[in-house]
Amino acid sequence: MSITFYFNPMSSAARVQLTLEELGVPHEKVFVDLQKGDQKNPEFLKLNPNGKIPTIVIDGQPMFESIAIQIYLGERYGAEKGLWPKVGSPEHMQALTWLCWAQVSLCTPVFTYMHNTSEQAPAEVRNARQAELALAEIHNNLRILDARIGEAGNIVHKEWTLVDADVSSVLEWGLYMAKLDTSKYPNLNAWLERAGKRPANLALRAQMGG
Ligand SMILES: N[C@@H](CCC(=O)N[C@@H](CS)C(=O)NCC(=O)O)C(=O)O
Repeated sequence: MSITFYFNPMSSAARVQLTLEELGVPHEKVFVDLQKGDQKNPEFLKLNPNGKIPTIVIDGQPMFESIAIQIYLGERYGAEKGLWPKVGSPEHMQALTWLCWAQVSLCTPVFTYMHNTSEQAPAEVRNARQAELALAEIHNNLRILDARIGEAGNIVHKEWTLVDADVSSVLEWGLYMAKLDTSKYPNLNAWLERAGKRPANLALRAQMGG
């Protein structure tokens, strides 16, 4: 098995980096300097024509899109480590459901909210009504996630899975960037605390310099 992971710690590649840490599978890391435009080099574009990270090459085969990579890694390496449900099981259905839900339904309004409130965006492209609608949708999603964790123990079932690792890392980032108040979601807060104590999370933070 050979894995080459193209990444930059300050990007959506961090979620795949966390998955690789959770799995503990050996891999080579290649830093992609986004400022310098490494991602648009012809050699890199052969791996990912979008010129984006995360990109991964597994046994000579390139893959891109973080969700696709997460699912592949989970199915190939996660089941034997108890971090991914058996393919075809009811838990597997839940894993795919919540992984995609977080990427699509949860992240979309977080991005909309950030774009419409960020001081870095020009005032003329910010829209207060869009921000208000996105915030309501985010809170609806946080309420749904809080209830799910309360019922299941973690997202898929009572054991920690790669879905918990992935969704908590995305949410941690979103909550930080959008400065959202989560005080109404006790299950979610306890789960985020568990996420922060995972050895994989601590290892990743150490690699990022704290
Ligand atoms: N939908 C893609 C998004 C990938 C993406 O937008 N990556 C950004 C970093 S967060 C990137 O490589 N940007 C460099 C560029 O667009 O030149 C995924 O989830 O993998």
